[in-house]
Amino acid sequence: MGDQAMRRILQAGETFAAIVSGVNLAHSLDADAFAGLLETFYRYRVICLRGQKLSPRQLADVARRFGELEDYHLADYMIPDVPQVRVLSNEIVNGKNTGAVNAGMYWHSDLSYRPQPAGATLLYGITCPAEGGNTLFADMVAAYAALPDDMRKRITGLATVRDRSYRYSEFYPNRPPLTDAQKAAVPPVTHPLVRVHPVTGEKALYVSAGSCSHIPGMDVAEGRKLIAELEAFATQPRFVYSHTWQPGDLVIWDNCVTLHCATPFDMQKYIRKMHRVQALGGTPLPA
Ligand SMILES: O=C(O)CCC(=O)C(=O)O
Ligand SMILES: [Fe+2]
Repeated sequence: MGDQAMRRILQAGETFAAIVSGVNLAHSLDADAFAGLLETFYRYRVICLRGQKLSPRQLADVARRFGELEDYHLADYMIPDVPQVRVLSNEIVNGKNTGAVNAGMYWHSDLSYRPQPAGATLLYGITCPAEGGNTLFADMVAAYAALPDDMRKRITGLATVRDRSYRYSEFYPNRPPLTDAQKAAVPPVTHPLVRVHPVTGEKALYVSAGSCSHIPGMDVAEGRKLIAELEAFATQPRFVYSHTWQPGDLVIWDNCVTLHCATPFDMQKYIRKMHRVQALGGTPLPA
């Protein structure tokens, strides 16, 4: 229990998020130590473990303890021997991009357009800009709890349709458009607008304007207005933690109960290079 005894937890956001120190993931955690880390993860929803030194394979091994891994469906910028690990980077080598650029610069929850979205995502900072390039996180449990009663009633039992292609070319103008085969591989899915966390039982908003095309049974424009209103509510500063990256940070977030959004930085001046893995969660449970 050496790691356990050493562990220090510092809450980083107003309602959630924590910086955890004293854990070295390069040494595989035993069952008790991992259970302790998992408890901290569920409690804070976003955790950052500083000062990690992880090869892509070690990163995938840690991720596998959070859920099942799969190869990334767009299959670009994967680590050749570890196809579950994807590179995010603006570094150009021999005139070629070495990683995905501008990924996730809108509020979203990973793989929410899939029947079985991501549970945990692990993002590992290798090279981090001296300024900018923060990742924002929104606490969807706190946001749900703070909703006015009439709004909570209004959204009870509602769902949203998630469509990978809905605003893809708007968010990724520099990428080739999704092909018909890619679209067919991820057809739209319907998920509850309020979900219950499978482990903690907490209720959370599960919605974002960039991922939800409409609300079934509601006029499309009216549904989009409600979706935008809920996102704006949930991403108010009081529910948001902004993570400033240091090399060696491993940030792990719970996609069931948080949204996140990458922010810009000066790409001419700085390199930002990260490795990421996502572990699948279950089918979202309606509240
Ligand atoms: O690069 C970031 O800050 C976050 C990108 C993102 O959305 C992700 O890795 O899931
Ligand atoms: Fe993301």
